[in-house]
Amino acid sequence: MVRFAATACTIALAGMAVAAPVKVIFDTDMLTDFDDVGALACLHALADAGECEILATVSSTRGNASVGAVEVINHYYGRPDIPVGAPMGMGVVGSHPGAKAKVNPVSPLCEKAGGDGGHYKYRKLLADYPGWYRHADADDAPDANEVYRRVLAAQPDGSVTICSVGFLTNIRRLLETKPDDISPLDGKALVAKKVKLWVAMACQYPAGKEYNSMWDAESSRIALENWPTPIIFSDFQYGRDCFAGRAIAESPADGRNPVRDVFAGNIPSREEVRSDSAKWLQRLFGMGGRAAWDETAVLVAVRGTEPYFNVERGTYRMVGTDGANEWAPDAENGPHLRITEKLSKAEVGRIIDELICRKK
Ligand SMILES: [Ca+2]
Repeated sequence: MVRFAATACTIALAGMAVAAPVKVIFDTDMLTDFDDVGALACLHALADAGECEILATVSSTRGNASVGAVEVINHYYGRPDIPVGAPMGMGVVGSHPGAKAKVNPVSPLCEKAGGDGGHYKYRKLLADYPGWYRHADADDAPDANEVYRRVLAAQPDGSVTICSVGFLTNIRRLLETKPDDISPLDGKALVAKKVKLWVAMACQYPAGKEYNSMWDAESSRIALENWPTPIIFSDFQYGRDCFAGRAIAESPADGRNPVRDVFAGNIPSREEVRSDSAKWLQRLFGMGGRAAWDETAVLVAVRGTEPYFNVERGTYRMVGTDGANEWAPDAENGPHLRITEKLSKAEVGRIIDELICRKK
């Protein structure tokens, strides 16, 4: 298809040093796992290098510390005023995908294994960096719909890349927005006019249930079926054995650095990984660190697929109602691309680590 041939060309060009900064909206869950932190660190490092411009950083979860955690990292990189937002009225709420209640932002910080579960790391970030954030409770942040619409309406046509590394709740809600005083276009028309590419860390090849696409499965289905621009997936299968983050975790402390704090506090030691007889840790961590699902999506969003990744064309779609997805290969007309290994994953991990470790 001509449209996709042109897109592939644009993506390849985006990797060249002469390319204009890529305009990026970053959409993260910042909920339990912490490759989101590495991804946002990479995005800021690439912005510092003039490779991208960060238009907004929104959370796809609510009723927790996700927005505040994003703001702490934005503050660290000297961009405290980047617009933030969170979904209202639907999607994942609280400290984990199955939670029934929101996180009380003024409750005492629990022990790591306590009631905060995997969200502890983000509440700890807020406790450790007072004054670095505006929204302790994501529910107090602006509606992500308004943030998306204002940012998109203000940008040149066909200029914005959306990089989602969490649930697809905001994407679905955006598509369903109506014309308003921000734009006479409805959500789908606004996206079609302003967005050139959506890069999504979501779905599992060749079929299965993947965290980002399964926990708000209805939103994932609506988003994937109705999105009007090309989509490139960094799926579960790619990132699961592409590791990054140990470099920053093992780097010497050098002033305040929330990115280092999160990686140092959550990556098990090399010895712990080696000696885990149950192999549980080895499914989640490598000598390189944590699976770099979200960081690979940022790399694709800003630098394109070349020279790092091969791509396969097809369609990712949700099947049934329990969060399952499947990939249907279609080399000629598939509307989606999924990245596959080209450069070794170890080398991709080193490129990501170099970005995460860049000093302010
Ligand atoms: Ca994520």
